[in-house]
Amino acid sequence: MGSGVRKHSSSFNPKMSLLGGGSLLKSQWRNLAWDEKSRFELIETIREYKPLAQVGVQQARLLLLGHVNVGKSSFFNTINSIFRNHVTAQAPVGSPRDQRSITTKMRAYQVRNGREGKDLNFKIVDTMGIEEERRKGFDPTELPYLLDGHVSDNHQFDPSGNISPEMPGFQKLPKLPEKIHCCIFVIDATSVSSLSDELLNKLNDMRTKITGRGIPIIVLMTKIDKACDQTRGDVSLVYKSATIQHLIAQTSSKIGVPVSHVLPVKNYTHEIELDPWVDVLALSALQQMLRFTDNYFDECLVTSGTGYVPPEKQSSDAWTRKATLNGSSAPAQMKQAWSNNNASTPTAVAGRITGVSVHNTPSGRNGVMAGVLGTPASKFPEAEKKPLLLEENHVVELDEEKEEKERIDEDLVKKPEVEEINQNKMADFNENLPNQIPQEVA
Ligand SMILES: Nc1nc2c(ncn2[C@@H]2O[C@H](COP(=O)(O)OP(=O)(O)OP(=O)(O)O)[C@@H](O)[C@H]2O)c(=O)[nH]1
Ligand SMILES: [Mg+2]
Repeated sequence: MGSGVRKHSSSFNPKMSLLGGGSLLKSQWRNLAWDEKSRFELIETIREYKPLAQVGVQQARLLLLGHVNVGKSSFFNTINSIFRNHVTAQAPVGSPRDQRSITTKMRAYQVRNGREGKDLNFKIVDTMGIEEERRKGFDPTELPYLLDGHVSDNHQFDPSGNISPEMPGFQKLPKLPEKIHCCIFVIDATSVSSLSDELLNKLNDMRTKITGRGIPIIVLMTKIDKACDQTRGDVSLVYKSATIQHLIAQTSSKIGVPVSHVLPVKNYTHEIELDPWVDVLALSALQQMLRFTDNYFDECLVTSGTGYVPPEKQSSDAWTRKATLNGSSAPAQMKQAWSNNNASTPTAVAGRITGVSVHNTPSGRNGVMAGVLGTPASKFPEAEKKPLLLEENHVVELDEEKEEKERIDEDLVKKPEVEEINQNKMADFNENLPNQIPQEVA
């Protein structure tokens, strides 16, 4: 262990449970090994982490979201400290008197393996804190821009909302590497029981936007040392503390995620030396985030189907001509993007046409769309006006006859959500495709 790490004379000491009062369970309810070996293995696993090669993403992007002052920036500092092997404070943190967010810019922080070591294959993206009041703190309505990778590093947040496609640095056609691959809701353990309805509503709205894109959510419960005397004395008691167990259950039900998605941590705050048990807890949370991220990447590969196209070929003309319309159901993320028909981008890996969906457009008309994954719905504003066949870089309007042929069943018309048309309709539609879209991948 490096010089900056405080030594613990042994692994977990059961006698500790008799000290300090409070209620301690007989055994841990989550399995976590509190020893040097465990710390070392976690560091090694995270050091070696790499997204699956087929996904075409070099670095996972983990987005920190949450109320003001909950410890978002401190979590990055904690992880950074562990890999620097001494306590660092790269991200500005603090508790301002006016309770306004210290962080006002979006920062995609890089963690390196030591001061001059290689970049690890993930970035921790820090954001401004959310506030209950409207037009204060991070504006959750801007979240889709962040999720979909439109916003560049160092973006200055504006509580009244300032992100638009006209803004300098706006990424018009972000691909999977620039998007967010896992979201972390950061919650302060000491305020779980007093979370306001306004804040919960904002978190709930954000959750819908995140899960609609298939992006996983983890809840990071910080400040466990302030919420439980036992844990303050010894972080390794976290999964024996009845108080923390209760707070995790409460967080899970308030935020609406499974208990297994709620991970407690204690960030570095006043310390000048690393503590191995603080490290073990933070590293195990980070490991879980990277596992969830991998699940998301797996899902991207599944939804892109067998026609996976390596990133260097994505959106190239040659590749577009090889697109296949295979009638499989459109991925959920694509449906979501279409159903919103907003500026969001379908979250998918490849640019393959994967399906045809019946879509109830915002203008109330039904459209039949062939979607090219990776192409933002915002590129096709005409989609609001009439049924369209979408191709990668241009729009082919269906003529009246075809439009009639593709008329949707009444009951589908009435449903607000996206519905797939059945295989027969699919076959009809295939027959009427313009010649420039081949039926098979060459
Ligand atoms: N005791 C304790 N204090 C913490 C912990 N995490 C963060 N803090 C303290 O909480 C305060 C806020 O931390 P930040 O990391 O700045 O919180 P933030 O969520 O980034 O806040 P904004 O950027 O202002 O929205 C600081 O004083 C930290 O030292 C923790 O786990 N335990
Ligand atoms: Mg901050």
